Amino acid sequence: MHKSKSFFQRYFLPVVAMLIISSITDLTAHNLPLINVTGRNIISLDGEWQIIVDPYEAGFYDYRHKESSDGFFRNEIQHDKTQLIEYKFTSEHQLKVPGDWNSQDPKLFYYEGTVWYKKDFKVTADLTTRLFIYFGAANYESIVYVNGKKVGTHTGGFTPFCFEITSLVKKGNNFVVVKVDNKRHLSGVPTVMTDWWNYGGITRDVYLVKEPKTFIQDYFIQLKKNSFNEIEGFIKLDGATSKQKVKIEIPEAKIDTAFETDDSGYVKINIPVKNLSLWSPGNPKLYDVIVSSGEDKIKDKIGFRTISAKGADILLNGKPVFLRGISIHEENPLKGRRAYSIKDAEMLLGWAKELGCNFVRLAHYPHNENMIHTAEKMGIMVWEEIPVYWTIDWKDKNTLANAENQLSEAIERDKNSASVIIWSMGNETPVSDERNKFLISLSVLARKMDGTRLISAAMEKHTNPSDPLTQIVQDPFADYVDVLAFNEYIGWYDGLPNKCSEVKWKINYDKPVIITEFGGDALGGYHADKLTRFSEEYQEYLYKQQIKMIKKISQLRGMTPWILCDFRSPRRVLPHYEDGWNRKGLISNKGIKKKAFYVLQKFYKELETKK
Ligand code: GCB
Repeated sequence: MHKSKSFFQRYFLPVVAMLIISSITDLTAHNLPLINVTGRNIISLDGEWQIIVDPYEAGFYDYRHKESSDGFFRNEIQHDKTQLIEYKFTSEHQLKVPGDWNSQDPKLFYYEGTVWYKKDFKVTADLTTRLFIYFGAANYESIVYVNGKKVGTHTGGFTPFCFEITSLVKKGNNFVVVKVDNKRHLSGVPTVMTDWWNYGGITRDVYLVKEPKTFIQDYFIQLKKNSFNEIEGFIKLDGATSKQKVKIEIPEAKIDTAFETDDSGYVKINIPVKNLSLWSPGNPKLYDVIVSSGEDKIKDKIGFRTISAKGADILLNGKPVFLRGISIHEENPLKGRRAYSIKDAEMLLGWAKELGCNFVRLAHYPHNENMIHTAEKMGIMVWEEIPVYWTIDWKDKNTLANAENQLSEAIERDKNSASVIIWSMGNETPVSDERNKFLISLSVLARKMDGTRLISAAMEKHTNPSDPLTQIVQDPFADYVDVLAFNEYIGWYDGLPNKCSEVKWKINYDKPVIITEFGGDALGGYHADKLTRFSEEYQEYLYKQQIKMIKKISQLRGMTPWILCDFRSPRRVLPHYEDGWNRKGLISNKGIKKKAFYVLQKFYKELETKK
């Protein structure tokens, strides 16, 4: 018998079905952060990747500037000779990963746009296990395709992202294509105006990660705030549908403790400990830590220490510490490219050590993991920052979401590293209601994710027109930080070096103070009298005057002058002296230690012997 369909059946159900199907067919995976990726079962995809430079994004948009639905530029398969395909990945056009494109091909030196990357890989693994693809970082926007299918997208140039590709790969040959776009955006983080090179590309390591069905996705294992007797944190499994056993072993500390997760695979941990050898610059002790659950086992090396602020003091393991620091960009100045390797980290941090540092400010974005771990091994404390820099679009909700995402990815990655003691919410951001709200949201998030470290931001000082010599640090965000930090350029952008002896400071906060920047430019090897700009003598004189001045700030507990090495910046256009480089380095891009290097070194040596 024919029964006519109701309105509900005829119109409503098909729409619902369509919605369900379209949400299922959107196969893009969520970014799944994997803690301690190198402690896992990984296969490196580093090396040569084939590329297509695509300034008009022809592989993404059609001629009406609509996103093309087909697998254009992501799919290598030519079905027959009649098919028009106007692109090809070839081995004549390749770039090294990890690495920025700007330093690898002179044509790409100033390039800001899209480059497509492609790499073939073989899967021999048993496909009952799970497979992930992990990118240490790619600047700035990335879309990942595996075997022609979109896997996921990521925004932000300095934090890792990882997608599950289990259902997309087959045994044998597979390929991954990544669209990387480093165009700057007004609403981006950072925004269009910075003072560093906008290096594009897959700038950090890429791995395939093999995991069992249920595996350890994340863990937080640190000393509880202000305690030497308790390790606190969590372990999180992925793939669990019922309670699971997990175990933490720290053999040297005679710890072997089991826990049971909830049904989703999460468990808070708490382990009593005794007589741990605490991590510090003088004793960069790292313990072997083994986390296991079912078939999965991850090895890590973790240092244990406490960090806190009390009045104007910074306490490391309960004892006051002065942070003898220097700011660093993630750049190898001798090669003029992004730094990424352990060797790069050893060179940069080796110079910092030689300078007498126990602390570095990794400006202005999260640096690669090799920097964090090398610092940890060398006994150097770290200030880690997100690129909330200068004037961000404070009103845009998406910009805040983007900044929060970059902050959480940084904390997710480095929360077990003893070296990292401070999370910085940004740099030189101009005070306004919207900016205050923005930074407060970030600080609330950081404290929620990690209650063990200190919160700060590089703020600014100001003067009142009626009293131009009194330098005032007052910022509504200061109430939300543990460490009051600010930049000042007295003697460079603000008067001549002798101004340092004339100023007074008004800092009405009972908090530790770090001067996160001061400095001036000097062209390595250029000598003149101490008032000639860009000479080494000017910079040397400026450092001497600065040191005399800041010693008078009673709450001063650290400093990170600007900066260890000359670094590339498109804003620095002055011929001969700058030529595309910010010359505030204490070490030139030729590796010459400028005169000011030795002024700071002497001061740091004095501080070290005084303590
Ligand atoms: C600053 C910025 C830093 C710049 C520096 C300079 O205040 O924080 O990113 O590079 O000044 O050299 O002007």
